[in-house]
Amino acid sequence: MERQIGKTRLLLVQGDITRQAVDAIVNAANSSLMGGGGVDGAIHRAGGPTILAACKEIVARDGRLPAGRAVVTPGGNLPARWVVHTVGPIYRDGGLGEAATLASCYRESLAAAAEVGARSICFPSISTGAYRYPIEAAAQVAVTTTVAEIPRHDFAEVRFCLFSERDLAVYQAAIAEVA
Ligand code: AR6
Repeated sequence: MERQIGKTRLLLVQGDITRQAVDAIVNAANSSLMGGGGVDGAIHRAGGPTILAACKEIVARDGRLPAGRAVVTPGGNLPARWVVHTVGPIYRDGGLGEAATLASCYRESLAAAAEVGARSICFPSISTGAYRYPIEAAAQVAVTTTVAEIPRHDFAEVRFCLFSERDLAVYQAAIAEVA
């Protein structure tokens, strides 16, 4: 599925984000930036030790990364030149600012990627795995925020990479609603 938003192509794909040939992929990390399971584990495994070394430097300098923020490291052995690490909210009941924090992840990741000169970026479905954000609600935040932010930047392509067919269908429905 594909949409044109001004000069930017918005694209949905199903698969493994570590295989995506874009300038920057986004990692759904945790505040320690020391790696973990899910997409975080996959990115560190595929990208190699350069990524963790850069994360350690960032944490030594700036401390733990709060939820909603984003930082950039090199992509190591990945096809992507950069990894944007962001920390999604841990979902509790939806009344603790989870949507605002998740929106901030997408906004800050786009801004951080634009700042290093990335012209294409690929997002996973942040917070909808170990952090248990309900996928329909998360997709709505992801898509609405991204579509609203795209005109502020100069990306040729913004991609969402969904791991499962079901998640892909949920994101497709969310895009059909807003774009
Ligand atoms: N490519 C694309 N999507 C993937 C991949 C992959 N290779 N692997 C998993 N997903 P999660 P979170 C999907 O748990 O909820 C980690 O341990 C997965 O199916 O990776 O933000 C971190 O260190 C799901 O839809 O991230 C944190 O501690 C989505 O990615 C914590 O988990 C997000 O699931 C972050 O939890």
